[in-house]
Amino acid sequence: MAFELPKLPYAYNALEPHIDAKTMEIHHGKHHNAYVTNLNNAIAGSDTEKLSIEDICKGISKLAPAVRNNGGGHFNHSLFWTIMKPNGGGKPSGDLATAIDSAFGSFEEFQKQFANAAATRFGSGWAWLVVSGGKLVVSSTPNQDNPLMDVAEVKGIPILGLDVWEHAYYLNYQNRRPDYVTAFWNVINWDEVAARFKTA
Ligand code: MN3
Repeated sequence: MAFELPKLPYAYNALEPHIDAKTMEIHHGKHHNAYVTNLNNAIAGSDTEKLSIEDICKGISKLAPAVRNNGGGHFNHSLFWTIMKPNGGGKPSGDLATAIDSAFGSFEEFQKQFANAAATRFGSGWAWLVVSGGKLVVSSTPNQDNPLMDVAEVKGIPILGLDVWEHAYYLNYQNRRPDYVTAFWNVINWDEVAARFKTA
């Protein structure tokens, strides 16, 4: 069963003005679509075809670079679309809010650490909020790596991720990555992040 590009759960323009429609259209329809196509091509006819995308990531050190890049790309973007929504933002509540306070001291301190991870990831990559060893941590990965991968510096289950590749923001923000990171807080779907936290 080949992997498929998931449908975006909202319209391309739904995250404006924080993330513009053209960026979303190219990001989902071209970039993510290419990761799916290239992943399917890279695993065609091999045993890897029988694995879930999560299991592919967990054993990535034994697989080809094309699977790492495109499998990571497919997992990361599939998560990314769901943890955003129109009229999102605000703060988490319930168990997730409690866990963030207990891990970072406050929501604001978590935001500071996450924004710093996003800003200081050199070149292309992702910033993450990860359930790692039973607690919440902030990390970042290069390229299309993610915390599920056995090669990741911080291993665990990602519940929030921010794409800091230039293709994710350059049309609207050019070189101003910090402005894009600031805008991201307005589109986070905390209900989805909380649901992922619950099952992590
Ligand atoms: Mn991307």
